Amino acid sequence: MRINHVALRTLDLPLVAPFTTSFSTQTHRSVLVLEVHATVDGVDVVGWGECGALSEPVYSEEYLAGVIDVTTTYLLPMLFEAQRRAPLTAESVSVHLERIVGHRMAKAAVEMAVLDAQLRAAGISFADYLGVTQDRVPSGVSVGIQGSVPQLLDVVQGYVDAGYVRIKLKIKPGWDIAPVRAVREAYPEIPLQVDANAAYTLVDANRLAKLDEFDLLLIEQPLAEDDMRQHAELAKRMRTPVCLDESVVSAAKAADAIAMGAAQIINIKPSRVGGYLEARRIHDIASAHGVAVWCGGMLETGIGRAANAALAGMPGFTLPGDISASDRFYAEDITEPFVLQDGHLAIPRDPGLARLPILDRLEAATVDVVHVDA
Ligand code: OSB
Ligand code: MG
Repeated sequence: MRINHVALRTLDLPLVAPFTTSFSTQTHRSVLVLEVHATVDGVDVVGWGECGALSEPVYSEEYLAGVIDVTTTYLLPMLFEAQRRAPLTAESVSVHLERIVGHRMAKAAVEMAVLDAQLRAAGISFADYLGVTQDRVPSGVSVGIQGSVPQLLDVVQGYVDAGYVRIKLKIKPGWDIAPVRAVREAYPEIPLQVDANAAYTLVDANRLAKLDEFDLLLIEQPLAEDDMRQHAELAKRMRTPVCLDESVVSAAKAADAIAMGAAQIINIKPSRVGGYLEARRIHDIASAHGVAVWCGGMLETGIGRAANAALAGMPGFTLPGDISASDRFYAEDITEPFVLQDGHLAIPRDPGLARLPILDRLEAATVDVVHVDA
């Protein structure tokens, strides 16, 4: 393929309710969508990518304005240079961008849009590209920190009524044992897990071990991103399986985490690890070691949600992902919405990453566009 033009669109989407984690409260999702206009074998095609970066560097070091800068200053010019020598493929994008350190969410969005264009031109769905045979994935929901325990129970009740098959509670120091106990008492059987987004230190090990009595599927990223060794230490001091999110930024880090005993389970977010192809490599490594994985989320629009649903159809994704229905976050998505059917989402089989933005909704949500010509 040859890229002719790229539009980087910043969208602003209101959330149906504020989403509070240990690191921030979001009331809107500011999200970057990439539109890659390319030519494949003489045919014009548009590929779409979505960036997981938040507007501020509070989940990871990347943030929206930084992603736009590195993409326009470095990543796209490097691809334009590369395509003067040989046609681009999705599989070669990460190799061309290797010289740039980090910036994985930016790289992931670029690779994603190129992959979408490539698959659309070939008439192949992402699910078929991955060899996924199942037709649906179980849907879990990530529940933000609430103002009070009764409020939390209300919110969880709503998700249980909607049919979500697994509940994840965001926790932080001061919002952990009591809310988890209340939810477990209200739903003795529901698959339940917690996510601390790096809010604790190993000094809190005894407190975190109190969560063991609630029969949780896992505790996600209790300690800082860099504290791989300390996660291994914590894992010895509690029964609840430790799952890593922020710490696993590549297949190499996944291999380290498994070897060190720092992760009994891995959350795979394609954006965090530099793209869907690296995400697949992590799936393969984890599966080879008998380590379960599940697909995390970054409040995706329908574009990223469709791709996540296909990825989560791979056989090693044995736990429900944070792949909720579109209305978990958005009253109106920019694509046809994903809806819950019996607690599951259907894996789309249309060509490419399988969901196209509805153009007038995309325009209405767009607050800024940067155009780059090859
Ligand atoms: O840690 O999994 C996380 C959202 C933003 C940043 C980090 C995380 C999350 C979520 C929401 O938990 C997952 C979703 O998109 O449903
Ligand atoms: Mg997480």
